[in-house]
Amino acid sequence: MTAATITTVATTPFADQKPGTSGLRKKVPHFRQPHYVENFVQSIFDALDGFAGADLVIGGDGRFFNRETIQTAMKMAAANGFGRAIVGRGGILSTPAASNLIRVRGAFGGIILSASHNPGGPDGDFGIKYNASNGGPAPEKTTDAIFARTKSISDYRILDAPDVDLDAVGETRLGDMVVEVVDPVAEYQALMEKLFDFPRIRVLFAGGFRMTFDAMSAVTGPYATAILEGALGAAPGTVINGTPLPDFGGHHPDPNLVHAKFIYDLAMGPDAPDLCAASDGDGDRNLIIGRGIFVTPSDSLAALAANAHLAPGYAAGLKGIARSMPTSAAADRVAEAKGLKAYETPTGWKFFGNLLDAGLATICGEESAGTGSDHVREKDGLWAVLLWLDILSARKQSVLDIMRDHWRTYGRNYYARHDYEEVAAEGANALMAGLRGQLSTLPGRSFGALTVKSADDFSYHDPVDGSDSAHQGVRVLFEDGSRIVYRLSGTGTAGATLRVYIERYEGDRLDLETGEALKDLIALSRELAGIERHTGRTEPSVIT
Ligand code: VG1
Ligand code: CO
Repeated sequence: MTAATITTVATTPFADQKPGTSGLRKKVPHFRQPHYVENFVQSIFDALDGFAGADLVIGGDGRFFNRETIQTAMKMAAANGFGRAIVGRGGILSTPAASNLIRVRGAFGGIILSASHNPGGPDGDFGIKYNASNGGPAPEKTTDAIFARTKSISDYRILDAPDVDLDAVGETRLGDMVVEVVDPVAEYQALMEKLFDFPRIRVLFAGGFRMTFDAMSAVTGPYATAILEGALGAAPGTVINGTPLPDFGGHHPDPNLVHAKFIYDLAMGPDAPDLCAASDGDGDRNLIIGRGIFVTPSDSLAALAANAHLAPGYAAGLKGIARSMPTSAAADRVAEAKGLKAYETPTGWKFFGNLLDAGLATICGEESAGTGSDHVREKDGLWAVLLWLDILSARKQSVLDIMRDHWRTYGRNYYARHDYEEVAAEGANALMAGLRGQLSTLPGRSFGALTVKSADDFSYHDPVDGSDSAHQGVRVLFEDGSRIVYRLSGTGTAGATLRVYIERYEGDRLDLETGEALKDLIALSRELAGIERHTGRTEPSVIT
């Protein structure tokens, strides 16, 4: 029992604590300013009601500043009246595992410390986000209330107590609050065993199926090692970079073709494994590369939706399929063919929560390498890999054959995202304003073979709670079904990042090279928005 007193500390507001696409993200030195973390955490608690004596899940992706922030958050939770903090050992919880823990433990909510795919370390990025009792990211109504509170906060409450040992599983106390340190993997693994046919996947591996999973020195390492190499019998060494490091070994833990180039090259090389996969900093993204084929996240969503019934957890079929607006329409084609409802939401997982809670959708996905289902309320990197493995073991075909078959059935949505990272915010804002100003003039205009059918600034009406979210990205839609979408990132921490999403559908020409298939649209994407004029860039920094 720790003797402890509650201290009330006077503070003044910070003007920049507005949560973005996925919580508050800033550089570590910014978070380390006196009171910065405390102000935000207290604002979260002040925006919530009715948690006296309740449970709070706390965990993070293990990046630099994770442990310190967990101690602060626990002491503040105790001082604010929570009854129990459930914390992953070592402060570790992947984002989907945290979501699951909130749900299985019936917790009031959770605090997840992560900047996801952004780099870590003393000068890297850090982040804090709040998840509600359904296990999902707080909806906009809550993040708006948190932000409002950050602007008027005048004090916070914290327990004056020594740090808790985060490395020993078991219970201790912080004042009146119980601190329960749990194995971060156990509950998550139990859930995966319910959803997927582990014995069948074990047979696949026993038959010589080879896989490389790059955990990118981030949070998924312990999960992937326990499940793939442990429970499923994949060869030792299947998981690479499997130890979470505070600076991710100096890399961006972003599973795309730039930062996970190693496994891409492996998958395209002479001795390629059957499957290469990777996950991001906090374990909610996935990258899928079969031998000789990179599966775009939008195609992966569509293929998983088309085949999910092969996994025991989804044998009853899907209730609906949801995708974020910039994600390609490949999943819509699957929904249409199967007579399922398709939903199009703004970017960010928080918009899927209501659809999942209401039983309107079973599978959701984003073009940014995020796929998930109603098993939790976050996207889930390892889950997507396991669903692929389950499908591969059921169909006994290669990833390449499954994708070729998919395109023959549904047609192919050629797709690319061009990111112009860390451009000056002024130029980026002017570019978006310029696009918005042109919207009414675009319909009917032709650019080469492309004629604009409609153009708008996407807004979403939530069918469950009736809330509206406007200005979610500029869409230019063409007569032939092609699209160009523009939006500014809401997760970056330096300058602005312009994302341009380019898509074109082909019914029968299924083997084009993506850059070639999208050539005219790519040129037009630059011209329409005046990208060079506004940003000084002639080429994107990352193409995915
Ligand atoms: C990006 C992605 C978005 C994703 C978000 C959080 O947001 O585009 O699809 O939901 O990151 O993912 P933005 O606003 O930068 O485009 V993660 O893995 O950071 O939790
Ligand atoms: Co992430």
